[in-house]
This record gives sequence, structure tokens and C-alpha cells, in this order.
Amino acid sequence: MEAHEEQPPGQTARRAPVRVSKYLARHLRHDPERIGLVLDAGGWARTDELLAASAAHGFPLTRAELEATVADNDKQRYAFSADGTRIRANQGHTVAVDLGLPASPPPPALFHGTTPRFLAAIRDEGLRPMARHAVHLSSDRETAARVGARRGRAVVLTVAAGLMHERGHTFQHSANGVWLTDSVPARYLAFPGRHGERRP
Ligand code: HQG
Repeated sequence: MEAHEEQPPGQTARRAPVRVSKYLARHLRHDPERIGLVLDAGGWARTDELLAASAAHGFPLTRAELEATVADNDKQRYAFSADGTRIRANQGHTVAVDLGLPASPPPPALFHGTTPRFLAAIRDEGLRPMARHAVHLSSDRETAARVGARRGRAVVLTVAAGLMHERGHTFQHSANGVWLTDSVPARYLAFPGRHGERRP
């Protein structure tokens, strides 16, 4: 995982952006200790500490790579603090963080993409955050379908988010547009019919 991309001799090493993004996800969302990085309560790492830690652990990031990843990442997964001295993942953590996002009223319906093998458990228990800090919901079906397709055939569940909110559930909207909530009881979920479940 940490080996540099192979480069023809004499060329400047340039890692694929996806490798940088995966490295940041690993250490800003899941396992900062692996490189001796400390995240604060809000999930922020000091940028200079991240650069030093990555260099000390065989994956020397440059500030330019961080800036390019924050700016260009396909899902806008990372953000700098206003003064640029700190960086964090916008969502998706498994380590304990409080992103400090305000509670936001959700739209009436949100969507969750999953895959058939989880459906029986989801019908029983509703959506749980599993390893992450929150259940991740999308504001459109297409995004949810892409999330579900990471694991197999996509099944898109519709979440009665407006009703949940009326009944006291809290929602947050991450800086990169993902809706987060603690859990979704099964009674707020609409499952596609057999016909729908067969479709990708
Ligand atoms: C499922 C990616 C059994 C759930 C994506 C999902 C997203 C249950 C899996 C973000 C369950 C958890 C998050 C229950 C939920 N029983 N299975 N009761 N409740 N599940 O990866 O939502 O590229 O933690 O359906 O695009 O798939 O990483 O969550 O299949 O935005 O930035 O348990 O991760 O973004 O999987 O994906 P995950 P997710 P990044």
C-alpha cells in the first residue's frame, strides 16, 4: 500500500490522486495512530504534522498534493481549516470525532444505497452506522445507487427523512453534501419491490 507508483527512470515521481485520497482516508478517518498522527476532537490534523508523519512512514506527501486533493477530490472528501494549518475528512470516520456540524432539517426524502445481502438485517434493525460514526444518506437516487454498487448489485432504499425529523431525529449535512444521522429505524424505510430490486 505504501510503495510509490513505479516510474520510468529519470521521471519525477507523481502519485495517482486516488492513492493520495486513499492514504488520507486511512489516516484521517480510520487509523491516524498508524503514522503517529493525532486528530483533535473535531477530526482535524495539523497539516505540518501530517506531512512529517507521512514522510516518516514511507509515503512523503507534499503540501501541493494535499492542496490538489482538497481542491479536486471527486467527492470533496477533505477540507482545510480556514487558516490552512489543519486538514480533516469531511465525513466517513470510524474514529471518534465530533464534526461540529449544525443540525439541519433534511428534505422529505433521502436515499441509501446498499446491496441485497444486507436487506434482511436492515428490514429487522433499520440502518445502523456499522463501523462508521453515522448512517450516510444521499439526496439523490443516483448517488445512492453508486454507493450501493460498491458492494455488489445496488438496492436503493428511500428514507422518510422529513418524518423522522418531525419526530425528533437529528440530521447533519456534511461539507461534501452527505446527510448524516445516527440510525434509521426500519419503519422509515421504503424498500423497492421485487421488480425494483432486480434492477441495478
Ligand atoms: C449496511 C463512501 C446490515 C449499509 C460512500 C452499508 C458513502 C447494514 C454497510 C460512504 C445495516 C455500511 C458511506 C444493518 C446498514 N445490517 N447491514 N442493520 N445498516 N448496513 O461503507 O453508506 O468513498 O460504512 O447499507 O460513497 O455504504 O468512503 O457505509 O452497505 O458516502 O468517501 O452496512 O462511504 O464514501 O457500509 O458508505 P459503509 P455506506 P467514500
